[in-house]
Parts: sequence; structure tokens; C-alpha cells
Amino acid sequence: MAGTGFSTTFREESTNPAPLSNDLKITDIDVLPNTNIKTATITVEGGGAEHHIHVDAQGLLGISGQDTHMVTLTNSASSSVYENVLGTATYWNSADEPSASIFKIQFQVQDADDKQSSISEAQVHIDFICDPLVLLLDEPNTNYSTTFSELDKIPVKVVNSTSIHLSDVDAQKIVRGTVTVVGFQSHWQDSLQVLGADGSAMNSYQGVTISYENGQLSFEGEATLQVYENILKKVHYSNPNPCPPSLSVLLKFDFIDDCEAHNEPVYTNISIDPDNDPPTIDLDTTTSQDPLQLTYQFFGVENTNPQPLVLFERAALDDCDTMHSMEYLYIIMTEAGDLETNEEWLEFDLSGTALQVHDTSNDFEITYMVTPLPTAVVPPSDFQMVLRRVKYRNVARKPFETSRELTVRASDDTRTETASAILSMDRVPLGPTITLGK
Ligand SMILES: [Ca+2]
Ligand SMILES: [Ca+2]
Ligand SMILES: [Ca+2]
Ligand SMILES: [Ca+2]
Repeated sequence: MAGTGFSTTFREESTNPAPLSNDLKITDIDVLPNTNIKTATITVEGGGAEHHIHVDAQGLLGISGQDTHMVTLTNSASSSVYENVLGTATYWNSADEPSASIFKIQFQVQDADDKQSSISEAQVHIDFICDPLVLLLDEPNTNYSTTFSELDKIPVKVVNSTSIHLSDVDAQKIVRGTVTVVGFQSHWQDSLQVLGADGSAMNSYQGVTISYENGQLSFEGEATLQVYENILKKVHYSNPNPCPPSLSVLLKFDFIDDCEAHNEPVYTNISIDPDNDPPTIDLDTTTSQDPLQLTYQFFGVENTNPQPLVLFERAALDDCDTMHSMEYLYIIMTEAGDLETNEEWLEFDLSGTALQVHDTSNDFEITYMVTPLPTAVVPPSDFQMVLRRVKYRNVARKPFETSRELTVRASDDTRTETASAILSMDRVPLGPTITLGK
């Protein structure tokens, strides 16, 4: 056969087989008496089930081995018939991971005198495609879901450890990967760890280094799919935060194989089973006094210039639970003896809020209850604003002899927190007064 060969490229997974010749010619120096050809073969050197040669015999020649690594044409025919038929030969490779990057396809014919031709070779270059690995977190399901209890705080596995499955048609190794808390913010306090059988956190496993930072668990190191599968079975989620900002945490899995293909992203959804915490109260964030010490100033024996006292202007009041947030605020003032409630009271500034105040004071107790207006939903920050603006006023002519005990109580629908303060009297002495006539 003539020619110096032919070179072509086949792209892996392509549905277009590559032609193996261009203007194929058969010549025979035995011009006479017989230029007919008897058989021809097209063979992939080395063979293998991944190879597929296809020839269109056009009904002119017998054919065997169609679409395999070796096609044989039979029947005696002129060299021009063989040229036409052999010229239709095409090649494709069905492997996801072809066994080499170049294959030699050999053409040979035999004439009527049973003389073999020389071998002419076509070269097929394989354009390799890196197929991504496939990660099933809960086979046959791609994704997984689980629940973390805020109350128990027991770390939970983030994959179904009895049915996780990793596969890859063209790589034996994974080189790195991450499990990421989607949209992570540091105050969420989400934690991802690889835990050993004894419950301790691991920072490496069979050549893979493990680290966690800012909501991302990272793996570095080339290892088999089996090693990575074993690691993923040990990944646990936990969160010490008593105030989960969301009742649902989404984890994204991204792993990269040894030809740099990423898996299609897969996800685990973690539902947070919340625990209701009581509201938190700090009557003055600048001091740790408990109870908080407050002072009301009387001016002279007669309390000649009664001024209101802002009681809790540096207070902090909150309830972080998303479902059971603060609903009531009580402020209660007591002392051992009777109170003259018509001479001392609390003043509230509710402006800018959807809150209302109920005064249920009696001779023994000055009591106020702050609640949302009917149907209103009020954030804890509005309760805090009202608490910071509460004023105490006393218009009695004589100072009280004992201190007042103040109780601040905040409640959600089931839990209550209490803080207390002592309000002492400070009589400011005034100088004597001279009156000249009336
Ligand atoms: Ca491939
Ligand atoms: Ca791959
Ligand atoms: Ca909580
Ligand atoms: Ca609560």
C-alpha cells in the first residue's frame, strides 16, 4: 500500500468516529496478469475491546469483525473497489479511560497471488476527557439530610456512613476536597471535624491532611477513593451556639480527582432541633454588680427638687431564640413596709415600639408589665430600648428610710430570667435658708 500514513485525532466520548485515511491508494507492481485484491485487514496494534473500526463494504465485499479492533474484508475485487471500501474506514474508542494516548491502525491487503502488501499505518491521537468523580452521600440518593440537637450538642455524621459511595470512570485517586457550610458567618459557630473512634478530632488520615477554618473543612493529599470514602464517613457537624441563627445548615461537598475534575456539587441539609433558652438580662453592661446598686438623690429633707432617675440606661436585654423569643418584661419594686405608690412610680417611654405597659401597682408592690400590642410581634431590641428609658420618680416630702428592691423579669412563652437592683436613697444636704418677711 502506498503512502506514508495518516494522522488523526479522536475526542474521547465523541459520537463522531475519526476517518482513518484520505485519498487511499493501492498499487501493485505486478501489473499483469492480476491486479485484483483478495483480502484486506484493518487492525489496531495491540488490540482491545475499547477499539472500534467501522467499514462500509457497500455490498461489494464480504466483511467480518465490524466495529471491533480487527476488520477483515474478503472477496476478490479490483484494487479500486478495495480502495473505495477501505477509504470508508473510521475509528472510535469507547473507553472512559483509553489505555494510551496514541494508537496505530494498520492496513494490509493480499493480492490474488497471496502476496501480502506492506503495512500502512494510520495514527489516532486520543483527545482525553477528564470525567468527574461521582459522589453519592446516601446511595442511591445524591444528597443527605440529618438533624442536630441544640440541647444534646452531640456531633452528627454528615453522610450516611452505610451508604456513601464514591466512583470515577477514569481516575483511581482524589487529590483534594472540601466540605463547606454554605453562606457561613463566624457568629454561626458551625464546626466540622473528622472524629476518630474515640471521639477525638483527627488532623490527618492515611496521607490526607485535614483542616477546618471559617466553615470549611479541607482535605489535601492524593489518596484512593476508598480512603476518601472512609474519611467522609467520619466527618461530624456540631454547633455550641445556644442561639442558632438558622434552623437549617447546608453543607456542600466538592472533591477533585487526579485529572482535576470536580464532582457535581452534592449537599447535606442539617436541620437544627432548637432548644429554648431563657432571655438574657444585664441591667448595666459596664459593671458586674449583682444586684446592681443604684442611688436616688433627695434634695434636702423636704425633697425640694425631685428629679427622675434613669434606672437602666446601660442595660442589655435579649432573647436569641428564633422561635421562642421574648414576650414579656416585668419591673417590680418592693420594700419591707408599705409603699406610697401615689408618691413614687416608674415612667415609661414606649415611642417607636409596638409595646404597651400595664400598671398593676398596689400598696405592697409597684409592678409594671410591658407586653406587645395585640397581634404585634416585637423584637427583643425594642424591649431593651424601653428598659433603657425607664425612669424612677419620687415626689415624697420625706425620704424613704429603707432601700427599694427592684426586680426585672423577662419571659418568652416558657422561660423566664430575672435580674435585680437595689435603689438607695442619697439625701443631698441643703444649706440653711433665710427668709426675710413673707
Ligand atoms: Ca475520560
Ligand atoms: Ca475522573
Ligand atoms: Ca436556644
Ligand atoms: Ca427563648
